[in-house]
Amino acid sequence: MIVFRILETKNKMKHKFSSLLLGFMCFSGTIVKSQDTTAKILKDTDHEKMVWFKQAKLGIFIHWGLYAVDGISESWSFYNEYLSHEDYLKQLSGFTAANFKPKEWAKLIKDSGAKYSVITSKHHDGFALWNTNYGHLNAVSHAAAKKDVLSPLIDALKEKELKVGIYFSLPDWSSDLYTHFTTSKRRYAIEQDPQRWQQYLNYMNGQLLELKNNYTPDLWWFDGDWEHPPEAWESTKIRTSLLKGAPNTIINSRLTGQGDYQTPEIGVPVYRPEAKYWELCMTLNDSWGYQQTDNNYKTSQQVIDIFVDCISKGGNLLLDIGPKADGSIDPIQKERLLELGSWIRKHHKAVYGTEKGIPYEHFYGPTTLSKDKQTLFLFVRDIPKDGKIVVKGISNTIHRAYVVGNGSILSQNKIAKLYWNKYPGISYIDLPIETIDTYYTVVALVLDGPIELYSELNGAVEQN
Ligand code: JFZ
Repeated sequence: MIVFRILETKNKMKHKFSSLLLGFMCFSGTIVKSQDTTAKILKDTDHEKMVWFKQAKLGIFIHWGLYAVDGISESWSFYNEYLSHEDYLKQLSGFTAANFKPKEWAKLIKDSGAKYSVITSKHHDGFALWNTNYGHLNAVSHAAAKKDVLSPLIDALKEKELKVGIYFSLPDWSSDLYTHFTTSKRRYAIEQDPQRWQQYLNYMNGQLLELKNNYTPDLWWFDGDWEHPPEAWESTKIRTSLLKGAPNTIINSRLTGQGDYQTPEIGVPVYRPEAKYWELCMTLNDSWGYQQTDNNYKTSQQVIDIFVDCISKGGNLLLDIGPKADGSIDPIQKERLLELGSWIRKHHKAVYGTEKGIPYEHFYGPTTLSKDKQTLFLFVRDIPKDGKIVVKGISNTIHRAYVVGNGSILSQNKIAKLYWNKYPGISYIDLPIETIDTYYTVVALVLDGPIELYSELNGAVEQN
């Protein structure tokens, strides 16, 4: 619920922006695409740095902060005035990190099959997890933890050879230097006090440089850019400064106009996103941070449904966990990650490094392709009632069909193939019940060359 409410607020803002944009477009006569497509799409020369990201498929998002203490929504609970800022900050005394075991977190993340992790170094509430020299609110000086919890986690992730992403909120609703405080209270407007805004930017950029120098992250996951236009954030400058000496660092699309990949909002894309690189961020229940009252957890089947949907459309899933204030992780969250991990391990060939699949017209379900496009992976969610799956309009010869992670060779037969024309016929592949996986059974079709999809309309049969 909370996620949806937040998104609603943000969408309202977005609509405001869009109508402004529309007004401007009509006035100036320019044709501009939607807000998302105006985001900087990678230059051709930059593709090399995106390779690990494109191959990774799964990342684990971590929302850890004060909000885990009372189990309320991250930052938004005070912003939306469900409780006072003062009461929100009382959570500082409950943020103990007493059972925080960074190596166990990193192991769990590795075991989930993820290749990277993104951690909230600072959410909109301004609470920093590291020992920052800037600002007024961090885990070392202000919380019961009295220690830097970001550094040991990043060390543990690196030890496990996981790529490191840092989530950073551009807004800091607790800072006196920042414009917004709560939904009904603004401290000032930038035009009224540009100097104060400049002080905020100095503070924010100071923290960004600390993070860059301390951790050399592989990826920056910005958030909250909707509160000000890119010129106010000086987004171009931020990108330049973060990439200086670290040109291969990836930046998400939440630094308006400066992103390397798109972060679709609200839900699993129904249609394949246009962007070459994208990542869907998703909660396990309906909350980003830990909320003991939110038990609307997705089942393992549903988590894997979403994951398969993302990879078949050529994207990544950034799946979120919300650790508790003492640093322990809820058993349900652990279980979901491990279940996903063991399914991925069995089917790793059909997952990592693959390309988006083929249109649904050819197969009733999601698919991926090997990098050389010579193996087509079919993801079978259910149990076929006649023990057969159907593939249509593939011009290649299928040299072999087998079950991924099991090795069983499958028999196939073809119907409606006319030897005198190119129409490839319809292939039926036997999938014995013994080979059915708990979540998705994956069938590999080894082709005689890169896949060729047949899309011509068949005319009259010319010969009989
Ligand atoms: C933001 C935050 O406001 C929220 O609290 C949470 O941290 C979430 C991950 O990020 O809201 C967003 C931002 C971006 C997307 C979705 C929710 N997105 O790109 O899909």
